[in-house]
Amino acid sequence: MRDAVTSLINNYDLAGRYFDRNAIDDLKSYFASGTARVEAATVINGDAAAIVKQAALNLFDELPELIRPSGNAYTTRRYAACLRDMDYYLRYATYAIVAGNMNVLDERVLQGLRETYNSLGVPISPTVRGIQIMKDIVKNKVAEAGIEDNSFVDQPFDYMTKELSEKDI
Ligand SMILES: CCC1=C(C)/C(=C/C2=NC(=C\c3[nH]c(/C=C4\NC(=O)[C@H](C)[C@H]4CC)c(C)c3CCC(=O)O)/C(CCC(=O)O)=C2C)NC1=O
Repeated sequence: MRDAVTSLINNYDLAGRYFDRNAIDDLKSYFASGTARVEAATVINGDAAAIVKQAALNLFDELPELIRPSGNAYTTRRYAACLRDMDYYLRYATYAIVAGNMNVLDERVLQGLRETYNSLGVPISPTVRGIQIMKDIVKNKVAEAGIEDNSFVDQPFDYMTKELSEKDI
């Protein structure tokens, strides 16, 4: 698992080079956003259960077929599995926000996920929609908490969306 710093060090070490101007700029921008990243994670942590619940309600409002008898989130067990997955996405998003790097998502969340979803009939595009709804809720909360420089909040949600949607097997 990598963060913004270890990933940079790894790249420069592989090339046997000292940090150049680009590396220093990357490091500066990571450290400059550090406090805001931790604050955003704190906002999310304090409200995670409510964020997941609200995102799921919005998703089922928008796509009610998911919780109808033919839907993948129908039955208490599958409904709970769906909310649990949303909670995974949110929790790992906070790790990626703090790390300033998406590697934790590749290693812990996305690897093999499409295959699992496909084999269980979990529909990808509603999942992606759920992740985007969650992003919007989180962005609002972070902004309400007065964290102005918050562009980094989008990153993990958009990354998971892109990786889940684009890869064909
Ligand atoms: C931390 C990394 C991690 C992830 C991401 C993860 C996902 C994950 N979601 C699963 C199932 C599932 N995932 C969903 C999710 C949904 N169904 C819908 O219709 C909605 C669109 C969506 C919710 C937004 C459902 C319903 C199941 C159960 C499917 C089944 O067993 O039939 C399963 C199969 C095993 C199980 O049920 O626990 C895995 C592995 N597991 C992990 O360890």
